[in-house]
Amino acid sequence: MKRLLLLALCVLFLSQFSQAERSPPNILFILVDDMGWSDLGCYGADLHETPRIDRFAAESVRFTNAYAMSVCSPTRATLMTGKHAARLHFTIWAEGAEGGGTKYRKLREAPSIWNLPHTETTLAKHLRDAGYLTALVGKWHLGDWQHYPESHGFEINIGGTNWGAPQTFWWPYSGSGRFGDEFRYVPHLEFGKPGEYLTDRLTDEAIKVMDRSEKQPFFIYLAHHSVHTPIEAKEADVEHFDAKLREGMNHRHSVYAAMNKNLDDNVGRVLDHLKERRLDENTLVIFASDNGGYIGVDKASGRDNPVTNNAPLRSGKGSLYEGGIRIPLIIRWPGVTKAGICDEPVITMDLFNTLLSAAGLSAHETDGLDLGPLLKQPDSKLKRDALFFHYPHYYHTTTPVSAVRSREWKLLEFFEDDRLELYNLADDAGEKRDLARAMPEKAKALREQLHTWRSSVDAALPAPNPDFKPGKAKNKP
Ligand SMILES: [Ca+2]
Repeated sequence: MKRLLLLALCVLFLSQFSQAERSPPNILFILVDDMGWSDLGCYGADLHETPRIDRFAAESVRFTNAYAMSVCSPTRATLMTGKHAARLHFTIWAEGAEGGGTKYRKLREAPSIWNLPHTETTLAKHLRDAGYLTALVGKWHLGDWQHYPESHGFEINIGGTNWGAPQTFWWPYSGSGRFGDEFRYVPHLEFGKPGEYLTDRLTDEAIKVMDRSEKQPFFIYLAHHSVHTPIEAKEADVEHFDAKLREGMNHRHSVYAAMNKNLDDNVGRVLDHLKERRLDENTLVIFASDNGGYIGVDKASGRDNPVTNNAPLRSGKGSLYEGGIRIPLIIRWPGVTKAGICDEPVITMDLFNTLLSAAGLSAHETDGLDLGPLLKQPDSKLKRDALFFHYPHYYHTTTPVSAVRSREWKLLEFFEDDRLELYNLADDAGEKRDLARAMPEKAKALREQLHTWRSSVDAALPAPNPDFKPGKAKNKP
């Protein structure tokens, strides 16, 4: 008995020792664009098929209450800096940052930057300085050429520009003016061939970077353009989903479903490569989306129904209802993560300190926390009372708005008329029953909490639009 006890103690000691002596993990951060919370099989999709990501999720911590900003660039800025988009004054994507007001809008939008300042020390800079090979493969969308990934700590940049979407997902990925007659292209993807699809190619490029890193740990930020517009997919996959489509399904867009399937194939391919190279045991893999699913129509798809549906959540990209900000988030770090479901509310800037900590670096004073405790014990809690959101802009799903989520309570404050909406997410995740009138004290307390936070980060606010013509208001959610 004593011998057994001694043996057990030795095993425990050795496992602790090997943990402490582990070399810093490789980091593969797969960020997808505009994927909705319920677009994956493991999050409840019906038409879509994502078996590889679902299997990966089963080996990982899968977050059910993970949040991002409601549009692209602000979320990407939070990932790189750990700071809230409102604190950075980076609250809209580049192309939208110069929007201002029109006579049909009651408010002038708040000013927003669109170049990530070089005064920020990005996650990539920290990791590069710690000895990582750092690579951005795919979408950047954090500024003009002087603010490209190379200037923010990435040694390799394949595809990153100031543009938020490619002209097309088909090689040569450049086109003839879909985005306001602008000629867009995806750099460093020369020597492709007709029929080549962007998500396949970006996966190939990420694999090449992995193979190049040899003994150096890598940080690969594989930021796929998929499943953002233009909604384009392989014909055979589209036919498969056309045949599968049934009345009553939440998801009804076969081309989008096909795009998700291709993405799933590619996530599987990159995970297979990690395993083949025997890198999987020491690679922390994150899969996340940058905002909620897009619920507009995309003409490039040739279909006239909305791209996706974030049901059971309300609304989509742009909005601060749950469908606009709640995202899929899955993290696997063999030897550290305990596979399971985590219901604790988390937000994209948490990943900054989480990854610094994983690399053995000290945490920084930011707007995010280290999710390490949740990775080890998915049912544990963070010491945080509330998450905040600020989108002082228009989109087809919203007017300018701020929001706070404090445990099960969610308050939205709309700037056009100072209207408050209050929801209890515990029994109303779809935000159908506004309790603001029924519970004025609760609404008031949350509004005060929201205002205190906005002041603390010096959030930029929208202003009255002197050119506004009443009766022509657009952008009603
Ligand atoms: Ca996006």
